[in-house]
Amino acid sequence: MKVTRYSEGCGVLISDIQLADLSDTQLADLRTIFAEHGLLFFRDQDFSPQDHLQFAQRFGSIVVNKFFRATEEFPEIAEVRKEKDQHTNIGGGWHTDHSYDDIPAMGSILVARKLPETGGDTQFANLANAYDALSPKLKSLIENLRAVHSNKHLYGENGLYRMTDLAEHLGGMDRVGDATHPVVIIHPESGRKVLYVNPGHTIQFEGWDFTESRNILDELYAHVTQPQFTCSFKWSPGSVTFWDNRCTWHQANNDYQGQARLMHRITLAGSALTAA
Ligand SMILES: O=C(O)CCC(=O)C(=O)O
Ligand SMILES: [Fe+2]
Repeated sequence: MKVTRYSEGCGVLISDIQLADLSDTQLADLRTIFAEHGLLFFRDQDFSPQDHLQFAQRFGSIVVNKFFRATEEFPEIAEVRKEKDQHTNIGGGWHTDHSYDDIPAMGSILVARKLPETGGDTQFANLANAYDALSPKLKSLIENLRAVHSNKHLYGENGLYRMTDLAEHLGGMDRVGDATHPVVIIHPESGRKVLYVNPGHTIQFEGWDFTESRNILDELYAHVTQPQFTCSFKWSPGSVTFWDNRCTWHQANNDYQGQARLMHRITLAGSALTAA
């Protein structure tokens, strides 16, 4: 197994490995690399939906997304689908998966199934590095805060996605809800401090005035999206990405109108988050 940096501060590319055929030693190595980097890219994988499921089950336990359609074959595999004539995509803005749950998802394993000829990259951000580089003033301001995370504004009645042509592909309007989490968490495996707010799901700091909290959140978001903390992954057939939702953000570029794209996602369950 070979590990190379994907960009200056975000992601590693793992080569000389087939996820469908991992030895126990390779799996243990992968766990260590995942804990350290939180964002793994793989190419040229021979990885059927069955292989995807088996790898996920070996790595952790699966949680099913409440809103996306699943594949017919496997209820554990969510389809991240955009049809040729559809305009809105899933995950088109910066977010981390399931932060609206009391116990948010640990990780997500995304597999390319049908790719557009051009575009459709996924961008990622490293929230542990971004936290480290915050000014001491911002660090102390957010130190003991908690934030409210929700999905109502996206998937609920009159939610953003319900107003788009994505609506017919989504279920679970009645499963919306929110949760609060510490703004700075300790990553359970790496022990690093991580900024745990995201533009997609974080509503505001708990107990704060909405506008005041918006101003600080916007400042934090502008910091995270700087090039030194982000990277863009160009998919090719056989590509797989595996990210840690506790220390990364991602967003899917929607720059391939008129072309279809289909990805398969399995989400892995996490544990309750601990304040730094
Ligand atoms: O389609 C993508 O590249 C990512 C979509 C997304 O947000 C997800 O699968 O969690
Ligand atoms: Fe996502």
